[in-house]
Amino acid sequence: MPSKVESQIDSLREKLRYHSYQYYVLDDPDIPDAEYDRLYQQLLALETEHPELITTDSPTQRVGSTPLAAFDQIKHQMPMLSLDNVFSEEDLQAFYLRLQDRLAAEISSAEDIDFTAEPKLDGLAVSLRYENGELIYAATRGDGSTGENVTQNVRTLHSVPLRLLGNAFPQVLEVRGEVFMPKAGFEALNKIARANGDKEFVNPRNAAAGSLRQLDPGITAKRPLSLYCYSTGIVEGGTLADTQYGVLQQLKTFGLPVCAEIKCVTGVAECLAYYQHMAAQRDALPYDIDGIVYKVNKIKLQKKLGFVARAPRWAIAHKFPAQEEVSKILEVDFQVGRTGAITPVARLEPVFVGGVTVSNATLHNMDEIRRKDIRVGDRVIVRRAGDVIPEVVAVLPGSRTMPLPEIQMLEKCPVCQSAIEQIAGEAVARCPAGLFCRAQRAEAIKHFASRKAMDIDGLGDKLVEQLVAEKLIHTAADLYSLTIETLAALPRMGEKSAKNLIAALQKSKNPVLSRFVYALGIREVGETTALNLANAFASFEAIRDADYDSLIEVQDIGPVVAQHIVNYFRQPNNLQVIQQLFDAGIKIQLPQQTQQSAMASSAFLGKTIVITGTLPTLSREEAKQKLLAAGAKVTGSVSAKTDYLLAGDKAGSKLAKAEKLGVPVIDEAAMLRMLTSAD
Ligand code: 5U1
Repeated sequence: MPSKVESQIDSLREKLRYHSYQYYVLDDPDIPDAEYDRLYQQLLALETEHPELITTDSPTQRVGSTPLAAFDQIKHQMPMLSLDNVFSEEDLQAFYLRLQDRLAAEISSAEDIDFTAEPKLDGLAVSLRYENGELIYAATRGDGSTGENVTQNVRTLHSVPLRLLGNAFPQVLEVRGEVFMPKAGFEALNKIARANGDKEFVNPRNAAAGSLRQLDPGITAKRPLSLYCYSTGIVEGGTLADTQYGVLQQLKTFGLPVCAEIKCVTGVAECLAYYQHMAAQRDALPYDIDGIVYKVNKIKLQKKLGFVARAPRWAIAHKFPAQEEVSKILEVDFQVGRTGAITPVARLEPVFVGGVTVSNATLHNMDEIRRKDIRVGDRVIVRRAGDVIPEVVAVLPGSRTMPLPEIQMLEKCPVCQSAIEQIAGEAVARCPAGLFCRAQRAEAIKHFASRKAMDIDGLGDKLVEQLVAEKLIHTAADLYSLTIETLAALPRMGEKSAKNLIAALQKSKNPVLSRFVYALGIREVGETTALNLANAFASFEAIRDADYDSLIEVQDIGPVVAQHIVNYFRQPNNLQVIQQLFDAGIKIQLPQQTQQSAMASSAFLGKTIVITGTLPTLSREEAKQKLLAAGAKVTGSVSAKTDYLLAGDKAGSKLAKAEKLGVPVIDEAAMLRMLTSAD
């Protein structure tokens, strides 16, 4: 008869195992973390009081032992198999035909073979042995016959049960699976390594392998490792399901983690559909996979098929194109992006990676080059994942046989020769000549023309790209030299659109100061910053000539933005484009002018106005903006304090009320007249 304390301990352990399974295996916690911690602390307290009741399968005993001097060897009672690979549809088809051949006596040729289709995780294969539900040991695959005893390390993985759930498991159960590091954990681990100045792991697989083969389980415990089980080894004292899929479902019920993406498929076509589906998902999955494993689903057929050498005939790995390969850096060039970012690019010996031949890979920025210590002549690991730009991940360890010079950043933009700007604390160097630099022209002009900048109606992104590609414009100033004839000759551009665009360009020539400053596309100078600058300096010349000290005095402008502004106006090329804009007829309306002309002499200055009904040409919002600019207050309801009711069609109750109160009613034409006659 167990004592009260023993029962309490048993009950707490059972609860903790269950909740740990919900959390780490099913990813579906059903109690808050704080509640789990409370149960854990209760168990810990009881075990501290009664150390004689501590068992190795207790949830408190995951990280127990002291560091090992070396790993012991464990002989696998049943060998750990490897898989044959196929890399193409044809090879898969050939595999399928071989199966049909060998199974001719079991299934008719008209019958398609059932498989499980499983993601092939990029990690480290392990075998876990459970006896009477308790984890006895965990071993790496090693050479397939003998592996290393990594029990102390595997015990630290929260998704690995130290004791199986329920009691329906076989007496002896060996499960095989893959230990891996989820992508998010890998990123977090490398972030810490970067912060500590430690060496980073090249990829999640290396990180998983390095973490599992730590002699100090305390280190492994801090690494975000996971496990997915995919098959069994020795099974004694109990039976399992008669299909691969059924076995995996059973493992789940024992509390073992199994990948949720595993599916049953029939015939080659469904195998391929699954492969394509997972290939498309690959980058979005939370873990790295390097292919799909198809396994004949019926265990009876698996037994019939047997093995060749160390691989089963009933399974095959259909590999994705490798995402990492080795190449050599032949040269480093610098590219100017559409926003001026200068990116070092490695020119490589061509290499087939991620399904394409790659001869250029990004090196990101100079900080990355220094951190990875990359030099021209190095043999490097190149990665191309999905549609992401290929990148140089690391120098191949031990491959540099002679000293090589460091890569240096350029001083001048390779496209426009403007001095390259590198703000302290920012990793990316930039060419600040937005409107002048050929590489940035189209982006800069799109921004210049955009609604919140110069608001050039009819000048969309496509048209800007077309005008730049046809070399009809080189800078924003060239927009103002375009003619109706030139524009009308463009594909998909009629005479009417051309005329409208010329009119819109004409209309844009009198921007208010803040819009003009925003339109220049100075780095990190958005609408609000531009408005603050306009309010603080009141003239374009004053902004242009402002020094760093006066700029950081302006509301919301910090050191980085101030430096961007100073650098921008230091560039002769930028000043040249601005001059060209003025020469083209741009005339900035200064804040005082705008407000004074619109307000001081306005018939609406200080008046309260209500707008109602549908106006003939303006939207109510447009009318409101005009009235606000003229110094009016626009309110929603008519009262004795209302000075005017601006009424359009279908004015309704507000009109009736205004008439009743004797509030003067004006229409849109009268409002526009009053606005213009005041100037
Ligand atoms: N998903 C999965 N990965 N994987 C790897 N299944 C699977 N099966 C394997 C291996 C080495 O071997 C089987 C033959 C058990």
